[in-house]
Amino acid sequence: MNAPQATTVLPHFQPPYNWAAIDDAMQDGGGVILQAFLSTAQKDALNAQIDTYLADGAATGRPDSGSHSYDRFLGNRTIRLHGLLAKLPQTTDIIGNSDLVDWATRTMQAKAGSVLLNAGELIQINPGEPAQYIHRDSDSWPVPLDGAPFIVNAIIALDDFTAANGATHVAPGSWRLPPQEKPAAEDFQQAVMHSGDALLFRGDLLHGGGANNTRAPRRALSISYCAGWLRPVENSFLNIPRARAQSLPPHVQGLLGYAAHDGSRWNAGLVGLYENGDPARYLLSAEQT
Ligand SMILES: O=C(O)CCC(=O)C(=O)O
Repeated sequence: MNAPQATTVLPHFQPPYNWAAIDDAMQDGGGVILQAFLSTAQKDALNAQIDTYLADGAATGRPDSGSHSYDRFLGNRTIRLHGLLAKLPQTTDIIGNSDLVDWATRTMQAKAGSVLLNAGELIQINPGEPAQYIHRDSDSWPVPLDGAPFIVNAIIALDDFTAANGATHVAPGSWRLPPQEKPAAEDFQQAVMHSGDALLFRGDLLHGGGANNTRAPRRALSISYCAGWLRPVENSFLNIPRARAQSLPPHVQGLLGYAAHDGSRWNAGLVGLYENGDPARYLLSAEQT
């Protein structure tokens, strides 16, 4: 890997997005901000659906990993929801957004022929939450880094992200650093965004949720995609009931794992098979097997 580069400001893009320039930025700093990724109507409708869902239970989405330190990482004052396609149907168009999926596929093309949803997560950092520790999303797996990402993430702001309410800290260029090296504090910047904007970054970029020192929550969706042969953090087979999976568009079903990964380009095999064949057939069959 190359030597780390001096900090650059995260590039901002306005619609219509210049995806070639965004791809270049992924190979440079490793993160970008897409302004107005969601329309006001999309964002308002989604926030209303989330409000309704969360109104049902105060304990909903609290960390429950069984590990004190992992719960601290998840945030004891942070609400996290998985299984969004079942809980919040309006996320379907976002998780399956072809621009996002194509970006993920291109960014990981050196490693994978297709991608999976790694996790679709609501992250609502509530007041008083301290800053999350700095990490790489790729830390979830014991896979050495070699400069070609196998996971990417899109953090979509559903509230304005400010320095005070927990805007994500990112260190542009840090994907080049060897695992044991950490950037200096001044190499980090916060992804200050308007609600509806999205922070896109490669999963080997160092980042972390900020502290929420305000009196209001900071809400976001984190939609991460991983190489199609990797075991995702979120178990979508368990989180999305079969009937709901059957109702989804085929390309979203594929993101959940109802598609095989063909590794022949890397002299590898097919993985994710159902009865030695295409896993999409499982959803087509009428009976639960
Ligand atoms: O919510 C954020 O700003 C970042 C969260 C994050 O990086 C994580 O939970 O892994």
